Amino acid sequence: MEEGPYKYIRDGNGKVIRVIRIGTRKSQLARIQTDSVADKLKELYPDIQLEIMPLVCFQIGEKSLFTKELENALERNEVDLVVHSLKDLPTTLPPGFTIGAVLKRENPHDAVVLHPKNVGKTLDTLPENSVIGTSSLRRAAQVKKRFPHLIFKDIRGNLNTRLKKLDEKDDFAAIILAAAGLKRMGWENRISQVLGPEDCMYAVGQGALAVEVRARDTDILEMVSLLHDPDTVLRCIAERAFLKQLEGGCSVPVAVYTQVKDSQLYLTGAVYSLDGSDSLKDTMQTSIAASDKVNPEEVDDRVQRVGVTARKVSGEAQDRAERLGIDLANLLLSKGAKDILTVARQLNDAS
Ligand code: DPM
Repeated sequence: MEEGPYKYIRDGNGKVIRVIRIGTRKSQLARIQTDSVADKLKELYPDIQLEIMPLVCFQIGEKSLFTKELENALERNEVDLVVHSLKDLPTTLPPGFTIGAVLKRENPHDAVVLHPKNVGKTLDTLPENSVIGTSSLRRAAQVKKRFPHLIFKDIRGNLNTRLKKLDEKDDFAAIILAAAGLKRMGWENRISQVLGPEDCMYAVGQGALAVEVRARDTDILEMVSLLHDPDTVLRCIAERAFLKQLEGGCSVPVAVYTQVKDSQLYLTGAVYSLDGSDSLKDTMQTSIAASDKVNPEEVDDRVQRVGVTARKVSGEAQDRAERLGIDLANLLLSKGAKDILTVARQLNDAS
């Protein structure tokens, strides 16, 4: 067998082939997401050998810990790629890692799941002081602003746990979750209302899956690069650049809404105070018509934009998408976005 850190086996004809190992967390959503990427790889490369490795991840409050466990396994060459929800990945990855693929986005919007006793209602028609479950500052701020008669309380745990808490107790009138996660779990039938951008804009990267790889593993990078969906990558680069420029993390009330129409990329971005009473929102657009021909020989794998490597997507279009996010963030910063976010962060840390 060949030397090196990777795993190889002999196929039926005695030929040595590399085994591609995919790391995943053990939650049902993580397994479903990983399987869907594995299926797409199998479709593109029928001859590859895939192995899915469930990794034990300790989630001790801090969200970044569970992506870190997967990165440790990547770093030690125990796995070759890991699948994440893009929205859980920071805008700057630790050195040595890159997002080698961003798959076509599912419905990026948030959805309302009602307690069975409230079926038929909407956020608008729920009674005064109904309790809505979410731990997302972004969702609470926007929905509070729009529907001031509602009250918000934290709800934690994976999707299975949350639905159970909703259905089996009387603590929540409804909960708000990403439509994409519900759909992947096969719980679309529980969605009573999908929130449009006027009610609640989504989180940066929401609804898109990302494949994280070792930045220098060119074979794997090349292999997964076919999974990129160009429109989704460009939208997500703009969204991530917006968040990065605002110096926002996953725990600040920042929301986005993007569209691609006629080679134009539109980005709406907003920041909110915790109760939504203070906010700044604006929209900018850029052309993403690519005049550069993508020549794989000339593309530098080390080029990363907000943690993403997309060598088969026009570099010029990616640059413009990134610029769009930075420009929109600077526009909001010039209007006082920093103060809104600083206060929100302080109040949230204190609570
Ligand atoms: C992040 C947030 C949440 C997750 C914050 C936000 C929601 C936390 C909560 C960054 N990650 O959205 O404002 O509701 O308390 C998460 C989910 C998915 C990926 C579940 C969900 C599935 C959807 C996707 C948790 N991360 O948001 O309902 O792949 O985009």
